[in-house]
Amino acid sequence: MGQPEQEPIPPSDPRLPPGQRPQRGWPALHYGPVPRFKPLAWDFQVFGATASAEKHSWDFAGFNALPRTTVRADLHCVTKFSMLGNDWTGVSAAAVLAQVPPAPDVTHVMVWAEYGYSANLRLADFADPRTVFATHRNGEPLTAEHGFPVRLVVPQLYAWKGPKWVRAVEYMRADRRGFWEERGYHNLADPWREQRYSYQEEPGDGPLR
Ligand SMILES: Nc1nc2c(c(=O)[nH]1)N[C@H]1C(S)=C(S)[C@@H](COP(=O)(O)O)O[C@H]1N2
Ligand SMILES: [Mo]
Repeated sequence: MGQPEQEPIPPSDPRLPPGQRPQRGWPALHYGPVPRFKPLAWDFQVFGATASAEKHSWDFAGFNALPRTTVRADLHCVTKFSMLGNDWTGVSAAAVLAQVPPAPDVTHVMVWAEYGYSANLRLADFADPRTVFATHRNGEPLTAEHGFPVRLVVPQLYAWKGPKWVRAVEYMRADRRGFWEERGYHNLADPWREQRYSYQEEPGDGPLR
């Protein structure tokens, strides 16, 4: 269940990208079931083209011991609702990149979640200081349906680019489509440009389908 908004948000709020409307409360939206968190089996892996060529992994305690940050950001679902002004607390993607440097020729990452959900990102979007692996929203731990123990938030892109229940990051030397990007959604997903569907892609926006 979401908390009610403090004040109604007018449809003219400048934080709303074109075609989006403000959402009351916090709906949960995802494909497939909500995974059960198994603390002993849980890990967070970084694999693929790391600088060391080695895979890195944190257990739950190790991940939670990484430096933490809070980012105030909006969440824009491609189905046209936006949740404005969330405080997301967790580990910045930049901190993950600092802990496990990518090889110099890495251009993209794939973020992997439970049950094989994935989202591809340009390295620049992933490295953005506002991109955060969130464990909390507005000071409260995430609930299971919202991605406990950790979800990615990429404020400048549509929310499908932020997997809930994240388990791994893959460093890539070429772009590859993630779960929704393979199923008709735009490879880049900038809400300010309304990059919703793959038929809107221009040459160079993504790998061939
Ligand atoms: N693992 C996983 N993460 C996901 C999804 C999903 O289906 N599976 N859906 C995405 C979409 S489309 C949206 S809008 C947001 C919704 O986040 P919420 O349920 O916390 O509102 O989660 C994103 N992350
Ligand atoms: Mo969404």
